[in-house]
Amino acid sequence: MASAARSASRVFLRSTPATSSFRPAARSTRFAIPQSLRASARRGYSSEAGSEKSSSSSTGIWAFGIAALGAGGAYFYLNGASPKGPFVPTQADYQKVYDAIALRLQNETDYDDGSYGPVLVRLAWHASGTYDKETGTGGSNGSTMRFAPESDHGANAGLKHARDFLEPIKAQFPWITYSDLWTLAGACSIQELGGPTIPWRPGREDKDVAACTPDGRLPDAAQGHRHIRDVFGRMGFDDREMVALIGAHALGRAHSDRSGFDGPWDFSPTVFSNDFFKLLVEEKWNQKKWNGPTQFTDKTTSTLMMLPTDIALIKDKAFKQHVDRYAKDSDVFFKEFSDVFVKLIELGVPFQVKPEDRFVFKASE
Ligand code: DDH
Repeated sequence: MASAARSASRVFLRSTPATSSFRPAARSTRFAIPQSLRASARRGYSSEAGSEKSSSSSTGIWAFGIAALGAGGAYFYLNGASPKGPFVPTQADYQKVYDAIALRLQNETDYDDGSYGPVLVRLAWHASGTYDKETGTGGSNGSTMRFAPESDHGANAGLKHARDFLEPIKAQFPWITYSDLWTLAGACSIQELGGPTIPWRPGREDKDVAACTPDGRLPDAAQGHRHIRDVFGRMGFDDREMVALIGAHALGRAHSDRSGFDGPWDFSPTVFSNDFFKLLVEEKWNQKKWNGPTQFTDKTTSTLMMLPTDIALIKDKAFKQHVDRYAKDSDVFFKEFSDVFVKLIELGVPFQVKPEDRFVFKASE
């Protein structure tokens, strides 16, 4: 069944006459889909969530925490402990964090195409995509992008917007680590933008500046298929997973003052969809004539863009078969994307919570 968000985007696209099956839209908050439409858009692919069993005890803990604050017990609360022992957040507590991020996404629409969602997804990916399976270094466990030099790595340009967006959430829930918060925000954004359910589990710990990863671990958009396989192979992904992950380029845009590239990949950059793959196979992509890095633009409207690494996905036969599969069947893409994004944000994390106990967050109404 098609998601309401994607139907909404199609209705929107159909309303604009054009010769291609993909139609342009002006860059503005017009890209944004009303929350009421997005809300009913989500589909779950994973089995039921981790348990809510402990939610009543969690309410008790929270009630106690608030009472303690009132009684001058702020020390215990702020330090994640109560006189009865350490504060142990439950699924219900993480759902509160999810809800706060979702609410902030709904309220802060005066940014880019109307949503911080895409840049939050990119933050979760860049925090995780530094993982090296040989040395076990990097990955989302540590949130070392808080510090220079990692925050200044060229690939991370612009991600300060995402980190700053999450600061009030961290202030509201001081017990959550940045590493858990950033990945939870990525999962939340994908769900809130009409994408698949992203089961999530806590357990990441923040590390200090000494754990910053060296520059060069994240992919360089100017390269081709060999580079993609080198970078994602280092993290432990196969061809199918690499293609699925890059399908996140259905969201957001490139910014000339960040990466040097410019423009969105599709006409609804605030809606998670398989349009990136559809456009890759259905459009003709010409090299853009401009005074900037090599990128490609669609023949029909010249308003969209593809990076050299995106075009590598249709030039390489093994990658292309997955592009075709995802272009044809968005349900397959949603399912495989969910699985591989969960794997991405868990690379190198020593979890206590078992995979079968991952939380499935309820998306906003
Ligand atoms: Fe990406 N990405 N990405 N990307 N990405 C950019 C933006 C966004 C590459 C390069 C760029 C993934 C893989 C790759 C998102 C998610 C993901 C930009 C533009 C460049 C350049 C940045 C800017 O100017 O602001 C390259 C190269 C690869 C590769 O793998 C070969 C993956 C795996 C994901 C993911 O989330 C799983 C998102 C979302 C954005 C839009 C950000 C925004 O601000 O909007």
